[in-house]
Amino acid sequence: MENLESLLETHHRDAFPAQKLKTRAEEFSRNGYLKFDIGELIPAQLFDQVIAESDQLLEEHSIRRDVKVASIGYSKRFMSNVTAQGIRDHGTIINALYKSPALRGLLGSIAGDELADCWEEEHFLINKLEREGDTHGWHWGDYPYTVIWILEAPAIEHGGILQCIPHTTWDKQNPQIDQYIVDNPIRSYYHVTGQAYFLKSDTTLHRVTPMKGEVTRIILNTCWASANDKREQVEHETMVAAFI
Ligand SMILES: O=C(O)CCC(=O)C(=O)O
Ligand SMILES: [Fe+2]
Repeated sequence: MENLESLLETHHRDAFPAQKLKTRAEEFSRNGYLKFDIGELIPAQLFDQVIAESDQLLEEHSIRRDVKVASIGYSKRFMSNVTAQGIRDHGTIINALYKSPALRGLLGSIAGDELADCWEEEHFLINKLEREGDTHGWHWGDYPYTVIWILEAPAIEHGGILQCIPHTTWDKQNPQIDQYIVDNPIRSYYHVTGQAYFLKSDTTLHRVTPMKGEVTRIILNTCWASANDKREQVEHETMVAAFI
């Protein structure tokens, strides 16, 4: 997708001048979170294509989940989703964005790191919260870099709010989530359709608050490893328990 590359390179040059990039990098490092406004991370038209592709994938390939993940304090995963395999086999634009050197380059400048492919089952995932009480409970990611693309968001009073505790670590034998919640301030972020956010997902404890009412919230999760991660093996049991 040569077109996509030149489109994104030009877009990023205009949308992220050097001084802004520096400020945003500091913000990301401070909060473990950075919000991109509509049309900022990628052109709005391209975002619309991601929404259209995801809607189609959800219609044809989604699976309902209602699980509690024991290894992470029985944190809930109540939602429908399309797996990485489903997206890889039946999508185009999402695959191209995931692989885009321009997008990785921009995120890398914000993170002060080099982004690389993660385990293929975690490249991307579409999640749809669609029922009263649906939620993505407290967790950390297996990998450091996640972009969440907000494909459809309900009004703020319907829940689906992101909550974060940055600069925390996931001890898989003893996650102590409630202790972290009690000991730390929790930052809450609301997003509208078309926004996206960049999360330092391995060291930011986060969740999505339960949905209130019969409303829908859809996101695309794209996830990258660090090219500087020298671990030979990364454990994926939460992902496997919830989504595969
Ligand atoms: O829906 C969100 O905003 C966050 C989703 C999330 O944490 C994840 O997919 O790992
Ligand atoms: Fe997450």
